[in-house]
Amino acid sequence: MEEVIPRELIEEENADRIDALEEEYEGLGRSLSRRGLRIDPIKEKLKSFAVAVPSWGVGTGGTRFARFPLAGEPTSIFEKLEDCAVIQALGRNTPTVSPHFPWDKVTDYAALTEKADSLGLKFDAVNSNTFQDQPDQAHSYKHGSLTHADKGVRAQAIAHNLECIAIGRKLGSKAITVWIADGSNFPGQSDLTGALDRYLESMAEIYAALPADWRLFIEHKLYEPAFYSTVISDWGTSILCAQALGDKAQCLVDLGHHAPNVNIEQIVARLARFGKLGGFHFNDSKYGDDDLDSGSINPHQLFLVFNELIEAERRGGNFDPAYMLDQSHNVTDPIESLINSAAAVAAAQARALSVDRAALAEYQTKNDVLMAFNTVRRAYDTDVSPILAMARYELGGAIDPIAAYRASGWRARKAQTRDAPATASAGIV
Ligand code: RM4
Ligand code: MN
Ligand code: MN
Repeated sequence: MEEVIPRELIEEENADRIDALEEEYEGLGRSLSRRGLRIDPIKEKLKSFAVAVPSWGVGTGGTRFARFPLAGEPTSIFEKLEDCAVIQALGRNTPTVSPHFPWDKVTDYAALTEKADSLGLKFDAVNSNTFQDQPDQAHSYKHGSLTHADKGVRAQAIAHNLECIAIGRKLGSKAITVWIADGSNFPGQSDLTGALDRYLESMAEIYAALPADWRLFIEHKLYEPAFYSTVISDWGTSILCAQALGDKAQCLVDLGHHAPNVNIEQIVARLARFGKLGGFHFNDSKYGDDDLDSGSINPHQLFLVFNELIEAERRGGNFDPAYMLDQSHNVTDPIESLINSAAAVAAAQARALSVDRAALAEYQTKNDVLMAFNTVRRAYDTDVSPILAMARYELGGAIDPIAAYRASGWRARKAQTRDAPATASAGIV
């Protein structure tokens, strides 16, 4: 195994912090037990919780206006994997990487798998890209891809998705996420129904190429880059398409892809109820964006999403969501943001696990509104950080992963050896 962060460094860092952590963990354990909850099962559940890192998230992102590269950031998928390994070494809840093609295209996938193996990483869902033109392409996606009026363009977009599945098979992926930018900027520009018909026809071909144990995730997005209409704009369109395609098609919820103030946790509950909750792209947003760090703006929403996930899991059925991050880091070191974000997602789960479900069910049945609310809010108010830190520590990670990362000097070292990143270009958002 390639050791990206020396074991001794993590141990040294932890040695200074373990006594305080044990005290805090015990204190929290006592407080939870007074509420009838046991801390250890929550910690054990967290130890098996994982969220995938997006390969595109470890490079610095940008806006339509500019990108400010970071010295030492990765410029190839091999380097990106190393940064993902750093995140995993310290945080211990991100053992997989979700790749994006053609951004992560290489000539030798055996070498790529070997690199991932040597770093202790596996690949998660593959993502296709028909929202940008590529140099060697016959057709342009300017006016759409899977829904384009021209059959030739659609065929090219379908072929790209089939290629992504073929690459994913080599990498050990079990799902493909399809997000398309197709839509229109002017009323009248697009035949709203015709575009959806063409989408279903194209997706049926992609669906037909799925290996038996694969899933197809349909990712909706309210708007951007199309600003008048987007073909797959919402969860309603998404679930209708997933139902039309078949059992292996499910919906992917990117938290930043909804109208402001939409009740995302209710959307999650609906999708789960119909066996169509495929997975998540976690991020946060304040306005219409989809790229801020998970839990940085609205941790309460993230908690309420996990509250519904726990309810859905208890109900059973077709429930196996894929958890992935999808963020863009413009002003922070992406490794630090991704460590923090994976922890924020895990914290939301830990809080949701500390809801007293029996009490909640009773208050709901008796219409005791205030106590039902207080039961949920009490869990949200719990500082679960000792549970997260203890889970990380027991898995071999760092009690304080950001401090350990800074102590490692990783980025400064990489700035000496890695190629300089591109400067002028605008970043992908
Ligand atoms: C989109 C969407 C997709 C991601 C691209 C880069 O907004 O979130 O998941 O692949 O951005
Ligand atoms: Mn996304
Ligand atoms: Mn997005």
